[in-house]
Amino acid sequence: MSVSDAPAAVDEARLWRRHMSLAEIGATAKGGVDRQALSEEEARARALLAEWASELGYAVSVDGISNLFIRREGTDPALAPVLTGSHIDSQPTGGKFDGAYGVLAGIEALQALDEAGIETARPIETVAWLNEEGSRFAPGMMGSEAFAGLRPFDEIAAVADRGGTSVADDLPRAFAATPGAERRGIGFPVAAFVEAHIEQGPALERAGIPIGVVTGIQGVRRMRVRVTGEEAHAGTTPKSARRDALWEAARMVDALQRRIHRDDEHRFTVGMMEIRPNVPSVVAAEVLFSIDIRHPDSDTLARLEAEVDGICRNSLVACDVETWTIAQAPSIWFDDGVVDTIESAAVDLELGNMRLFSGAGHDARQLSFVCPTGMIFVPCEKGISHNEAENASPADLADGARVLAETLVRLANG
Ligand code: HGY
Ligand code: MN
Ligand code: MN
Repeated sequence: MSVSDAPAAVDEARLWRRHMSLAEIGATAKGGVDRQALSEEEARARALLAEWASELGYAVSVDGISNLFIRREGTDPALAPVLTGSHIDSQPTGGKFDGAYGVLAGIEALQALDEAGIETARPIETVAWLNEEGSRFAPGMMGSEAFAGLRPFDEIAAVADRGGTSVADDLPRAFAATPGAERRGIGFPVAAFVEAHIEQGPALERAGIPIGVVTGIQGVRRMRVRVTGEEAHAGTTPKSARRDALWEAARMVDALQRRIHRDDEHRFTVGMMEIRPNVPSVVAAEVLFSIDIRHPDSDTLARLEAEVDGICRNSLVACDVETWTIAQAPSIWFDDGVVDTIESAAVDLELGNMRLFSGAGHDARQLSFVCPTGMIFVPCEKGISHNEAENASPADLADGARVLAETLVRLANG
């Protein structure tokens, strides 16, 4: 199939410059970004995106959960738009490309369509979804979940960070960042959604292939465990009288790792642990820790989740424990039509490509429940991500944007 003029108009240097400009916002000393949801840094990022969008003549809007939309009009504005995009919030020690790439590739694709003089029947909108990462407000993917009607706004708005600030408290900061943006309701009909993202794994780089045609996203269980013991004096309290929440939490983490992290296909992570009172001479009274379990088979994931409580209880000595799930999601597979469109765009552009399943979670998961959805991956250096050393090449980012531009033309005129 012939290729439109859009991919040729993708400008590698311009796309890279925008990445470096965005990465200055929340930049960390080690070369990453700390741009967490609804923070001052994220607000500045929103303002920068809105500035670029306005310079390009695109309409900017925000919905009630502060998802940010950049719209390129179609010849028939009444048609449901094709959406693309990702997220601009980051992990506290995040990289320059996780999320940002999908938003900037989306803007680059819109601009390439302009420069190629291409009209599309459907409008195309690039979106920055609120709080994909869930590092400050857990669990993540709040913006895309609200948009897809999968989680009520009030429940999301009430979620607070460790300091007690809620999403509702900080939403005004997001709205104030783009004062010229039109306000719209949460959720509207969408013809299709395509998200470009770095792979966050090593498969493409190892295979020497520039384009990943993503077939789906593995399931996840996000859980919490609270171990309750009792403060006691470190010097005077004998072991037999202690209810040491930190020691018993450590026993649980070790037992969970040994029982659940069985092989490379099972992914088990304890990434967050809060200790109270967290001082050297007091036996810990309470420990709260996170559990993140991933597996491609949904039944296996459900079985692993069900084992957690028993493993924790069997590790108890003198404390109490409670376990609960804060988010659960089965593995999902993307729409064949969108996957095929992405693959054929890569083939027609003579770019090496391979199908792969996503180990990382993405907003595309939530959109897949409301419209035909797919993803495009590009390699990242050594597969490193959720790490300040995250890196990608200008050429790979541009190749992904070329496939995205062609895919958007085909979907918006299809
Ligand atoms: O956790 C995830 O998979 C996503 O990158 N936040
Ligand atoms: Mn991401
Ligand atoms: Mn991420």
